[in-house]
Amino acid sequence: PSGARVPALVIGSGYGGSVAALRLAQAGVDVHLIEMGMAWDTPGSDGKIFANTTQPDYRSFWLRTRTKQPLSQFLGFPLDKDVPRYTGILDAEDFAGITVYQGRGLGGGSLVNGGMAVTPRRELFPSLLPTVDPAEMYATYYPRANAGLGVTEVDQTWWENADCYQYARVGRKHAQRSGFPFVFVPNVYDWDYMKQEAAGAVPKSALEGEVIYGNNHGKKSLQKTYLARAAATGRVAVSPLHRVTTVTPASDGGYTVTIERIDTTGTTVETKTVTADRVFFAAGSVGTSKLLTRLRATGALPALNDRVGKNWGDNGNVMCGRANHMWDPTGKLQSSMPTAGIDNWDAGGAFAEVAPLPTGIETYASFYLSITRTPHRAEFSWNAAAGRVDLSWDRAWKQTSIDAAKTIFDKINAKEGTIYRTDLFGAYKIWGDHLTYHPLGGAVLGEATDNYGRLHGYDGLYVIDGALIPGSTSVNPFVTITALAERNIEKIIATDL
Ligand code: FAE
Repeated sequence: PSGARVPALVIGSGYGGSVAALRLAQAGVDVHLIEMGMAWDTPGSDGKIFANTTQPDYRSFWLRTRTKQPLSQFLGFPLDKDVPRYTGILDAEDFAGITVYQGRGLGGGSLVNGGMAVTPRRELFPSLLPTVDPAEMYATYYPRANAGLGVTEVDQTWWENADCYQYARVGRKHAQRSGFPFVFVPNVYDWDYMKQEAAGAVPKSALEGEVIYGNNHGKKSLQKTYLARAAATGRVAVSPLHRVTTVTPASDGGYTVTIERIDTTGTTVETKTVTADRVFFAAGSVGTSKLLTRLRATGALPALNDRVGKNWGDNGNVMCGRANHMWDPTGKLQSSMPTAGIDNWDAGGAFAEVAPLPTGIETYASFYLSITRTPHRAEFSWNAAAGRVDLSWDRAWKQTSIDAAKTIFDKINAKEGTIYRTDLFGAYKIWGDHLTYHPLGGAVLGEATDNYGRLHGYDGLYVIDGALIPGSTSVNPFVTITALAERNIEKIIATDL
């Protein structure tokens, strides 16, 4: 309620926010968790909570009147279509040089992601988070995060014969014939459920291609893990469809937080203020960076330092497809949950997820999301004239990532006698270089904050999400975001409360 005073307010319910809410509540602190997206707990008129990947509808996109699908074309046909404006689950947020895809709703990115739960190779860790002790991360916080998220390995015996992983086996064959290390990666999907899907015993989810607009079954999103445990403490109050707009010091200590309640068209229907002793920014790399950049520039939090908004990266994301020969079909049934990658990080600066292309038809395509080593970092700035936060990303910077990805796929194409697909991103484009799924940084650990996420300039303000990580995790990021949040909240609970 407006006017209330709360000990801890958490902005955003993705990985960082869910860890903060659970651990604070377990430590006896009452938490108010604010999430601008929906609760995603109520079926639509078709009886399902989430829309299918191949049939986006009003539930699929955050406040857009036309879809903006990551794969904009298929076989030369444009895929995007008009939809009613709605607080849907996937935000395709446009900046000048890049579209940043993010999840919206209770659970943040866990609602829309592929569930691929990868711990970076330990020898790479010092280059990712130089001020964090790898020993404690690998002994304590990565294991804690993996356990909390319900991360498990696929049963490889089953995988070897499952129709739905033919695409991954083709990916393995091609990687290995070109001499690249092929690695299995864990996932948060319930593999027993997937086996039952394959056997026709339960409603299908991963085997129905569900992923970027949500999974109706099987995937252990944060709703089923951290957030369920947080709710069970009885100390976490959750407000979906509530958007934090301002945080500023309160006259009697703590912070005054302004929150807009919105309806499903995105219209503000009520504005509330609460006072919080501590505020945890967990709005995601982009959300947290945008908030802090604006609050510093507009005088709400003027003492934030000049590192706020800086050191943002795209985790080197670039996508591509390869056209296989007719004797190498990838299967019309493709599990939407990836299980494997090609690791050419050391030699070529690229780790490629062997990704599904769950179209429901045989495409003869192999599809990959590459995570690459790239030096490019952008910054957020307040555009007073336009009243918005801009990001200085330059589309041309993706060439570094394309070059890194080509160290894998040029070689595979040469070996297999195959070519790149040119029908996935429009106008004969080979590379999906306009987007990222993995925004990272903007309020970096040890720069905008101390070594545990305490924002410089203000006692009681914290960053606890992907904004802390300077632009790269060398693999898919959510396990690292979760592990870092576990590390930081433990310290904060022990010393600040
Ligand atoms: P995030 O999960 O984005 O949560 C932030 C939350 O804050 C969101 O729910 C927002 O709605 C909310 N919010 C923002 N602003 C406000 C505000 N002003 N007031 C109230 N609430 C607000 O942040 N990663 C992997 O590791 N493996 C994968 O397989 C994978 N696949 C992906 C697939 C897709 C399509 C996408 C988009 C991402 C994928 N990712 C994957 C990335 C992963 O989901 C992402 O790194 C994490 O979700 C980021 O976690 P955070 O806690 O930083």
